[in-house]
Amino acid sequence: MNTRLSILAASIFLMGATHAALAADAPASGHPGTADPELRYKGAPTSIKGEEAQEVLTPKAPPLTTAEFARAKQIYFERCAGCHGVLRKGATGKPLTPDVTLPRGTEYLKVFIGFGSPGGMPNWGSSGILSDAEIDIMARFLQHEPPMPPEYGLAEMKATWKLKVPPEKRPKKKMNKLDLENLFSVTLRDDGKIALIDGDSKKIVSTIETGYAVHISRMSASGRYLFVIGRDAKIDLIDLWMKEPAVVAEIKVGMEARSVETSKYKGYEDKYAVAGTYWPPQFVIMDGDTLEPKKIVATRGMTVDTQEYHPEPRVAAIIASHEHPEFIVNVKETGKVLMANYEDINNLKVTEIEAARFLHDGGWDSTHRYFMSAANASNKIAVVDSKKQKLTALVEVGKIPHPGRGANFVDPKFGPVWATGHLGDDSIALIGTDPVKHKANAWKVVRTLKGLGGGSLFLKTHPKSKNLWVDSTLNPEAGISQSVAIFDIANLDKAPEVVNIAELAGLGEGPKRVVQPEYNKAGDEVWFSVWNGQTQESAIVVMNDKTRKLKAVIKDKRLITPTGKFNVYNTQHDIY
Ligand code: DHE
Repeated sequence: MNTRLSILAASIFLMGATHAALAADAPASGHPGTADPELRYKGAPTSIKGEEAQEVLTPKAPPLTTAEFARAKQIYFERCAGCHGVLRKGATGKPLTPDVTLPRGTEYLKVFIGFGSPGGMPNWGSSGILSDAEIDIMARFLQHEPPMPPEYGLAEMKATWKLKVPPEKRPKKKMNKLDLENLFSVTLRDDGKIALIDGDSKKIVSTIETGYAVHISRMSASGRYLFVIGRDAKIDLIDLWMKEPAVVAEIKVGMEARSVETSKYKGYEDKYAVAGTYWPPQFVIMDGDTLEPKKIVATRGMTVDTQEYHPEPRVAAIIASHEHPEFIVNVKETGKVLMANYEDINNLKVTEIEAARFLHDGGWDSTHRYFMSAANASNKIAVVDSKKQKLTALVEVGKIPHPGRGANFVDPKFGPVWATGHLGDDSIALIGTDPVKHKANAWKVVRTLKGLGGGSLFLKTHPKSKNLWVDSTLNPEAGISQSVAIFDIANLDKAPEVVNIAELAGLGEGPKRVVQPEYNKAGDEVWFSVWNGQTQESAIVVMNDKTRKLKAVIKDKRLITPTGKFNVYNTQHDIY
């Protein structure tokens, strides 16, 4: 990882750790509404470099020197863009464009930046993260037109595209003895790597350099290739058949990204790969075998509700249809789901489905026909029928749903359901997903469970399991953010068992949080990351799903800030 990025990555955790330390004994004015975990989650930095963004002076705004402008841009992209958007149009955070900021003026903005707000704006001043001078610069900077980062087209993508091992030079058969179906790809978030861990021995097979602030892994339909994407929009294509699994192609598809997928429709398996970017707002269809960029599609356009133009609609989750040769692309700020048909990418057909604003993550229902997608800041789940290519329902749920891919199981009373936890409250919503045999329950919340507290990011079950495991990663209370709730699917009226996973890891100090359950292929183990500071020891805790007792703890100095874990077989077959 290059120095700048590791400084940046270190500053994320430094910021977090400092913030955690400060927050722990923060003065009374300590941030009223955003705990450190949430600050680090929602405010993760963009990888846009300040110097790349073009400055626009606004005559009515208070003057800034060139050096002050440069500093303000760096602070904004590193700390604010994640919530307010690169162009400050607003996202989970409010719009900060001059029509809003100029009337409020410098003094008001200084107080707001310094002390935050109960609505979730962190207290950048009283938490000690920004100095008074930096806050003054930011308050003046926000009254100017937002600097525009550069666009990123085919030339820029091709300039970063590396075909390290052409397909014809790759092995014709698996050259290692790995049990690939029970291999895990583990995000080492702030180390810019993934770890490949053997599910049986629990040993790290290898770590592989990927993009900065690596985010998620997805599997090819064949189960041979791993697609890993970093927040810096770098994609690594990893061939798991090589003697030592290795990167065979890489490309940077923009300046900020979160999602990657391959084509899964019969006859088109892995023919194409697709990645969506936060900046620029677009997605790109690539050759599935080589990552050669083929077709870039901009997502700028009108919002679903007020039909006003949005200059920065970011691409969130992408899922590959099994019903049509299509990628299903969530566009966050416009609230539209785009079904891009890849049969003829030079005459690309896109079905634009009106859902709800702030689409984020999501996953399939148990039949892999309906895409259940969180429109998180709208407190809704959009149900998209991949067969009829239409919106089936918008389901009102709790505050800020965050399902990851969600969890599918059969509720003893209501039949097949898909579940989501929430960032904004402690509820877990179970939505009926069987419009044939349980018509009355379909596409509505049939049951609400009570989790440990707000701040849940992920939950999971497995077809062979009787349990639903739910994390509360971003809960401000350490005891809760280090524990998970385990519900008995056969008896959902019973309160969940609570297990402090972090305690089982036996780690030292640090802002440890437990994140994301992931099953092994057999469905009898549940893996959790105990996500600590970058310079502290983290671990992976493996629980026995049947007994709900500790089975193993994976510790290794290479396990730096482990977060997402992706079992090859379960990811390839969308089992959750
Ligand atoms: Fe993620 C999935 C966006 C912060 C861990 N994350 C996703 C997806 C999106 C997204 C759009 C769905 C991808 C898909 O299915 O195609 N994540 C974002 C953000 O915008 C956000 C809030 C802040 C940011 O700037 O990145 C964010 N995410 C985080 C984290 O801080 C997490 C907890 C730790 C980390 O590694 O960064 C995190 N996100 C994950 C994981 C998944 C994910 C583990 C995949 C879940 C799955 O089961 O597939």
